[in-house]
Amino acid sequence: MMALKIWLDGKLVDEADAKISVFDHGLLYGDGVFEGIRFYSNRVFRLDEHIQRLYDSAQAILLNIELDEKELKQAIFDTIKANGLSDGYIRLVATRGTGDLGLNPYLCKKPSIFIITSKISLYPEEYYTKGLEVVTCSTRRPTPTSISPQIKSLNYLSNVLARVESMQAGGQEGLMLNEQGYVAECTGDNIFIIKSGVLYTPLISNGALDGITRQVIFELAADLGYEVKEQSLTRYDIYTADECFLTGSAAEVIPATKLDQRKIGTGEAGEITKQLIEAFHKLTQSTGSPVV
Ligand code: PXG
Repeated sequence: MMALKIWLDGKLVDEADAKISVFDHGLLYGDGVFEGIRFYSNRVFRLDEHIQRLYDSAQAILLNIELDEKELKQAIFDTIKANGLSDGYIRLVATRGTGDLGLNPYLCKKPSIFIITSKISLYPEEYYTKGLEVVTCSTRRPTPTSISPQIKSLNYLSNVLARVESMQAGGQEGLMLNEQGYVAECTGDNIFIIKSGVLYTPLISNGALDGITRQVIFELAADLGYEVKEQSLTRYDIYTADECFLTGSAAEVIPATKLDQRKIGTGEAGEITKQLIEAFHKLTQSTGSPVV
């Protein structure tokens, strides 16, 4: 791929020059927040929601993003245009900035913001039709008494280690439970099951990220006439579901056809899942903030 142009603290720079200090607390402590966003046919999907979640994450960790919403959006559009892409993925990151070797964030001079726009394909195309194999991980979602699972922070070590576990066990995604043993979500995606025509997904209070694609599914399911219930789920509920799928900005909507070697339903992508995938694609192709 051609070298990318990266937006870094107000400037578009070559990929090779897009550098962050080794004293940045984003690197030293995972002290920062981020968003992963997609754009389709020159329109950024659910941009307002992603920007709002970034500000909310930043607010929760006392990080002041110095750009306002309008400036942030323009920076994203400028980065997309500089890279000549019509479809792709945006990684928007705000770090605490350069400080000293102590934890004290008040010594960090200024947050750094950077934006990467690139192509992404998380899973080979075949998995969107045949479905993913999911494995339950022993690594739990952090409890809200340590870090709120709603903060999309740069602390993704538990997710990374859970993903390692799932791959070592021969799966493509890892199911993460909360401290109580209830299903929270997967390592980078929310989870839904379908039983007798009703959709179920864990509550945010079960340790799920308030996923933007998850919200989109609520809307699409309502449009298609399906009920969605947010409730505590156990692995048993997934083992015995008719259908299961995962949602995320990167993964989009993808069937999950096995959990811990149990076939879910027929073991193939379910009919309602396929309807939702189609409706999702239509929506991504027909809505979004135009890149200007
Ligand atoms: N849960 C977690 C923990 C996430 O990080 C989602 C759910 C889905 O949320 P959205 O708003 O995107 O529908 C995410 C976000 C990756 C990757 O490379 C995925 C995410 C974040 C960072 C990297 O798979 N998904």
